Amino acid sequence: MEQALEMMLQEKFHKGIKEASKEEIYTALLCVTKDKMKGMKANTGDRKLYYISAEFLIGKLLSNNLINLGLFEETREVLKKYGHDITEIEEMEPEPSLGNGGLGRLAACFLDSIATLGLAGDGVGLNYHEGLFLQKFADHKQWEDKNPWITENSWLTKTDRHFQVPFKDFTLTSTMYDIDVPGYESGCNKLHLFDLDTVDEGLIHDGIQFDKTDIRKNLTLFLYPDDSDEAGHLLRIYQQYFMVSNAAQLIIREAEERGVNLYHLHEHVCIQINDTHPTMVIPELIRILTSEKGFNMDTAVDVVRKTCAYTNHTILAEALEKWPVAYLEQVVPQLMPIIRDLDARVRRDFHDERVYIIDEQNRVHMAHIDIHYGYAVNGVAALHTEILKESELKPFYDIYPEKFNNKTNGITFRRWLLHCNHRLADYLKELIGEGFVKDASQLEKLLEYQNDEKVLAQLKEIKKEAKIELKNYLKMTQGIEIDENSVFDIQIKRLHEYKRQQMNALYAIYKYKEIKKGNLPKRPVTMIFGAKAAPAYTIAKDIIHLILCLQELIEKDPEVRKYLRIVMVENYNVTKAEKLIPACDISEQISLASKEASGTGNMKFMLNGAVTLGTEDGANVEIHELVGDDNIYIFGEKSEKVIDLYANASYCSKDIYENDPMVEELVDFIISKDLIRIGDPVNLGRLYKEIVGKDWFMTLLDVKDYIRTKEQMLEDYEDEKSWAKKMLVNIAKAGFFSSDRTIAEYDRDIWHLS
Ligand code: RUG
Repeated sequence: MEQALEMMLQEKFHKGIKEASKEEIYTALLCVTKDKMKGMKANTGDRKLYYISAEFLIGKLLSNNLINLGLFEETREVLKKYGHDITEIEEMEPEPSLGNGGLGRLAACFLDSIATLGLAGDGVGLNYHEGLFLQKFADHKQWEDKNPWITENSWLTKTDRHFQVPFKDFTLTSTMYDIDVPGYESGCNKLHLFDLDTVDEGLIHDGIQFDKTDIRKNLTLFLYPDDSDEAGHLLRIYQQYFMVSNAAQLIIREAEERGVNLYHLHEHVCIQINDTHPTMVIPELIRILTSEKGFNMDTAVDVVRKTCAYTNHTILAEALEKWPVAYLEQVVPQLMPIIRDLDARVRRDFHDERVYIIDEQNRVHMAHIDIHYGYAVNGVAALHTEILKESELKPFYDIYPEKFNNKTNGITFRRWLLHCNHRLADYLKELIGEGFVKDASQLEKLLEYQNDEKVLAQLKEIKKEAKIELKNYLKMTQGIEIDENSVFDIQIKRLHEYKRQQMNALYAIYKYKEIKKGNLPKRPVTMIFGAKAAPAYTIAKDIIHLILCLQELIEKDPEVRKYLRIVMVENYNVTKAEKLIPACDISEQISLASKEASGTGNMKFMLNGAVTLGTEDGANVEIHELVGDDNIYIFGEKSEKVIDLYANASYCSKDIYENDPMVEELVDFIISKDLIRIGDPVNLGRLYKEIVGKDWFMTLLDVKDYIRTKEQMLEDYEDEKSWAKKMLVNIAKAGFFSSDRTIAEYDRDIWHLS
């Protein structure tokens, strides 16, 4: 590495390692690493997977790639020798802005594991120039700005693959960019990102506003452009079709290049449809096979059905896409005869309107296409899959029980332990050997040390160091100084009412009031939030406003500030998660039971020795089963009860509010003089009304149990040894959540690549 880096720096900047700037070293390292990846062997196989996803939240790549190439330690040492710190060099890398939340991060973890397991599988998506958006706080509110991340030297490599993508009024020529995905001590795969050469960032004004109708210039500007109007809906359809038409053409081209007889495509190719965004790949493949490859409709449907599999990530109705036929006619009229034909086949075979593709309101249910015309449907955690089978998708499960299966999500330990928590990873290697890096189940060896005081003390020490690092980072980035001796209570995830950041805010109000009354906590608590709200999601933005107002209230109150702090991290992203997760004591996983399909933050936190405070939802259920009652704090109503409440429409937040003085007091504080003085009465008033009058995600149902459980947790934290043991058990039991295990299951049950 030393020689390669030295040569690259000389070639690019005429400088040696010692005198080069951090930025120059980063650029040179990027080029050296790219060169090394070029020399890697590609994962190959007779069958190839294409994982199509609207999002790939890959995070910064330098350290991860170096780890997977086995070059990280050496590089760190070389840099150290010349007086550079690798973590400072990492800071130079802009984080690719290609994802939003768990769905996108999962896709990134999967790519890492697919490559690591030596499977031939590429990702396919779009190359968003400005990504999601950059979150800024001003006036205690979220503001959105563009988030350019593509620089002259980046991990993207422009290829000479181009496809023609036909829309109603014009045809666009795509360009394919590739990012190498090296496996850990394994071969390499690719992430293919499609783009248009005509996209123009100059279109953007006033934050993230742009002309939504100028498709040639705006198509790949943003991930999830605002779809609160018709132009926004149409733009999303343009994006989705652009993604899948390119994917379909690439898949067919590569199959032909491999000499595959397209009538046997399903024997050599499998396509994973990640959520409904890539669903149009099904009619698009059928269109290409019938119009260009001589297939009749029956055969095309048969081959495509045997090629595609679908992952469901949510039961939230608003996330299950339904496109009006009229919109599809405007953008991709060539697909409509095929979609109508697919619907007619369903109507012929099943006399149940709940499973039709086109409904009475003339909307196309994308998930229905996936389920009828794919060969596998999976949920992402055991509970979620059960809910799909028993209620959300029951009519489909009754028809196709054999298609349904569960694949509990996972996370790559390369990023979420080896990279983000070097100290813990090194200590684990010292204690139980390096085997866990390739075989995560070996983490269980740690259980032998659960009563070893020296080990427990060392785990606490490692946590403390991570807390100090986070403290320094927050000081540097947001000018906020927190106390490493306080309990770090962290909720970081997309902002959504079902995730119930508002319930956590009500806890903050409770604690504030207690401190004011003189009920002082034994140890200060630092409540940390990180979340972006979709730009058009009004209530989510109101919740951010409430949290920022509470942060300000407490900062300005010296009496309370000694015991309670709130920090809302600005522009929460993968890079920030990597700093927050190792430092966490209490992992907040407090969604309304049944609503969080899985969650993956919960897994990252436990792997890094945090203890979960959670509902019986998503993968929390499996965490609970693995660590046992003593090592997790569970509260709130269970999913059966919640599903019942919805079914009978029998939840009424107003009843709880009016009949419980404690709840009333907490909710009233949202519109108290204290907060209105700081914040905006419109936002706070609207949120107050929403919670009292609707509370669709049942905050008030669980808030008291939540407060009680969190208080218990804070008390238990004081028993240092027993808390450290909980940390140890959580780390030891995290092996199940390695995405290597998840991918091995996808391969065994769905893909059959190996
Ligand atoms: O909300 C879910 C998470 O529970 C899950 O862990 C993650 C990965 O499976 O996907 C998230 N998700 C769901 N992101 N977008 C959606 C809806 O389309």
